[in-house]
Amino acid sequence: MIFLNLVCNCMQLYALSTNPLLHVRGENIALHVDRGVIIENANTLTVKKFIELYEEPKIPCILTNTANFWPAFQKWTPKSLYSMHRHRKFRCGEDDNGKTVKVKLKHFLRYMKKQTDDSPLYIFDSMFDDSGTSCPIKQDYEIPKYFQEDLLHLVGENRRPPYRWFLLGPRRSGTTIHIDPLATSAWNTLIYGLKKWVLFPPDISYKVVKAEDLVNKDELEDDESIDYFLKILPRLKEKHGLELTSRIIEFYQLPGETVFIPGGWSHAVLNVQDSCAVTQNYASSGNFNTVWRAVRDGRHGMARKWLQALKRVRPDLACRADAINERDGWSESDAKLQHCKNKEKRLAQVLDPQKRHEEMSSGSSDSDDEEEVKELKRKIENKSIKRKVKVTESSSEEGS
Ligand SMILES: O=C(O)CCC(=O)C(=O)O
Ligand SMILES: [Fe+2]
Repeated sequence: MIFLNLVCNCMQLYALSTNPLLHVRGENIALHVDRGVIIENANTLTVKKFIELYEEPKIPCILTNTANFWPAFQKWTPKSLYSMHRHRKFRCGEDDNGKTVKVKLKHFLRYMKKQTDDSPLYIFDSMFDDSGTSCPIKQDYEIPKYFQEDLLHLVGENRRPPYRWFLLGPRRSGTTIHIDPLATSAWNTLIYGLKKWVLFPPDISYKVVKAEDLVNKDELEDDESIDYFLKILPRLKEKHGLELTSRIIEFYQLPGETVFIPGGWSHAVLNVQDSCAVTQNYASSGNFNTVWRAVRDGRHGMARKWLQALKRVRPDLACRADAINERDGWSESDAKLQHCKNKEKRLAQVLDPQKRHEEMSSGSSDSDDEEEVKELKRKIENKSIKRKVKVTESSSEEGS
């Protein structure tokens, strides 16, 4: 009898621990089960240990108990979001001219409930409204203790690229394969739902994992997360075999868990269930060297400002930047020349009458609710809304 009980208990425990849906928020009963990724508990992992074990060696992990007391768990349910923010507009993509498309939350929540799209729309909002005043939802969470150092704030809130996003999407929506901009690392905490992740280490080239050659355009396959997970990834695994599959990190993220994505790792995410999350990108002492190189090479105006500020408040890092430049044979004057060339190119684009016309005619409309829904529907049907991801959002250099 005792033996039978023991067997039953073990079987129950096994069923509980292997079922990702049977997770109690904040208390990870699956802690000791292989989830395909390292899981660390923020109650016992110190910041120093996190930097040593994960941030500096660039190893992804899941962190539990980082968000137990966030108001977001109460305030970001579909019901509360509807009652508190239904009239607020959120970004859910961009049109063919690259212009941001926004939708009122009440319409998006309705869309989420009813949609049967193959690749649905996804709110990916950097938490600022048009007038630049910040959205109240950013008070509903706290930056976990591991990610408090935020060196890019030194370039100024207006000049720095977008760095925090509120994410809300129905099942089958997601983020296709990409590398986060400027070599920044990121954290991503799931409030509700279920996300599937795949991550590839930085030494596997982006071209290989993007696998354009494996996309079957004749079958209308697309550059979307759902196609990536269901079609491209299996083909990629088959093509490269164990050499690649042994290096891939693949797992489910459960509510209350924070995923750490080190800079340079290619990754894709699929919302397996309707999901709501928050994510931020950051630069810290731990990833400074790679972020500095990326900023220096891609955002010259911002790099100059950043270095000036670092000299004032973080002279140790300013010295590190100078040493890196010297080691790479990088000079400010060469960069300036390149920057001028880029600027000329952009100016030529702006002066092009065709481009200017497109720019003006794509201004955001102040349509009433019905018009907005109709327009949204039309765009969805035409499939002309493209997901706006971090990569494109911050890829353009600002004038300086
Ligand atoms: O959860 C998501 O869809 C977004 C994940 C991501 O990779 C990103 O925001 O860069
Ligand atoms: Fe990302």
